[in-house]
Amino acid sequence: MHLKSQESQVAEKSYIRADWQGGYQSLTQEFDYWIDDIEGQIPTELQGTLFRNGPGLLDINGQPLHHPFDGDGMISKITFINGRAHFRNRFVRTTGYLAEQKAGKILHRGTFGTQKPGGWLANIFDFNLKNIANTNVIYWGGKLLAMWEAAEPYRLDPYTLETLENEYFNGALSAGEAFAAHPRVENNCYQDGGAPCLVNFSVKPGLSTTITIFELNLAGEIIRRHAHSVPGFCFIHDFVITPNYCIFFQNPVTFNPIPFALGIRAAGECIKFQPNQPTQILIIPRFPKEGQEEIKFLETQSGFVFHHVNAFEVGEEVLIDSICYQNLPEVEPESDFRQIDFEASSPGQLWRFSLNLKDGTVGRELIDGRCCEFPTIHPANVGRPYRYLYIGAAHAETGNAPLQALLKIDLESLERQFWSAAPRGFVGEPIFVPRPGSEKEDDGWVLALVYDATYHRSDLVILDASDFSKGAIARLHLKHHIPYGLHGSFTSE
Ligand code: 3ON
Ligand code: FE
Repeated sequence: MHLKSQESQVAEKSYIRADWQGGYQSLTQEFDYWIDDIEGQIPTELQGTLFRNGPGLLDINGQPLHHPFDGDGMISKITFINGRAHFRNRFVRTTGYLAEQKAGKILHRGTFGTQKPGGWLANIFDFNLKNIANTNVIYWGGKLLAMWEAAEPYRLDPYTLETLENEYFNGALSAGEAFAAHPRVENNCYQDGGAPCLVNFSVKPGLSTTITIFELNLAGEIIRRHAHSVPGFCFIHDFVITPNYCIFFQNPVTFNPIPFALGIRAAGECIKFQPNQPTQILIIPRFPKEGQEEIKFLETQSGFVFHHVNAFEVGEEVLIDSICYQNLPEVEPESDFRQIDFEASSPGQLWRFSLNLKDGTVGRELIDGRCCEFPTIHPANVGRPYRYLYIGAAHAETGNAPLQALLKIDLESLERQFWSAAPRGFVGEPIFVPRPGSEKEDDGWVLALVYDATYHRSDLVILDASDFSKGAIARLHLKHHIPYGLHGSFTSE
């Protein structure tokens, strides 16, 4: 009887672990081909290039990395031309990648637990972090940039994906200076007469932390830059903008550098979540006026946010939609990320925070309790009121599990649309691409890579954003898998 109920519990799971693990194998090859194995039809109006970044290697010549976030950045690109699609992938030739591939072994400490072989003695007092350029890729100002939040971006050739050099924006960034991996593009910046503007930031953590904000024009030049000091340590991965503000969530964490310095733990393993401390919300004016306070600090409940969806201003209020975890599990030195117990940690859930700038109060409301990550919206609505979001989600409504589905939420009606690749498919970050000339906010497509364990390969899936119930309108079968990635972007140029 007892066994039976256990069995049916297992059967209820939407995936098996071995399938999920298949997406965490390294891809060592670099490809360049026209995709000829396609189900359905690529819309001919879909023209442009989807760029993706993520760890391509989960081991160095057989030596396993401790955490996927330590994997070398690999860029994939899928170009859509007249209903056809071309694939190419290349590793970012970072200094660290070149050195390690040449040596055939791990030469650098990773931020999330990968250590040089040889125990603590081999790692003690080594504060060098390898810039792995693995988190995001954007095309801006005529440049293709591979980004990682703790160092400068790498510039690549947008056609061949060849690595060119580090990007310093005409000397506005200095060597080794951080440039986050989560830029926000405002379509219509009032300060710039309605021109688009890219806003990004950097975090220099310490006992007090410096947050620098960068605004870039369409030519890719840094036109505004201002730095702010924030008390305490910050681990900030993402932010949101509105026409007037940059907003950061300072998650309640502490950092103990001693085990890192002694070579016992990696930097990321020295971060401890503080469940009894509030989250600080930092509101920084983008265009500071004389006499205006530099930063406004508000507070909300303890929680951990990696990613925000969007933010917008309504009178004296700012509304922010974010994926919030009840806590941040510690990265443990002796663990294997492929064996992670999903049920033991809390899922990311979608919340709406409302900040009252006048009286300083913060409200919050759960929009969706389903485990989700990697939101995307119509690019014209960044920092503006918006109605629709699309996000990777677990197949099951409750619990913590790998992303296997795509969820669309209508924030006005709270209606949902759902498309699932379970049991053997695992999805990555979706990207919304508007149909050229469209006016309706959800007139366009949602593109996502799906790892298909049945064939150990990945598919690029295209959904009609206005109607998920049609299923995939096209499914492009790649000739190989792409390890689970992080972020990417679409450019119609
Ligand atoms: O010592 C400090 C602490 C620290 C951790 C300073 C620091 C800046 C060097 C630092 C570095 C942080 C870095 C390099 C963070 C990089 C993060 C990264 C590559 C990815 C984050 C991904 C987040 C999420 C939520 C991924 C979700 C993935 C899935 C749902 C599965 O596919
Ligand atoms: Fe991210």
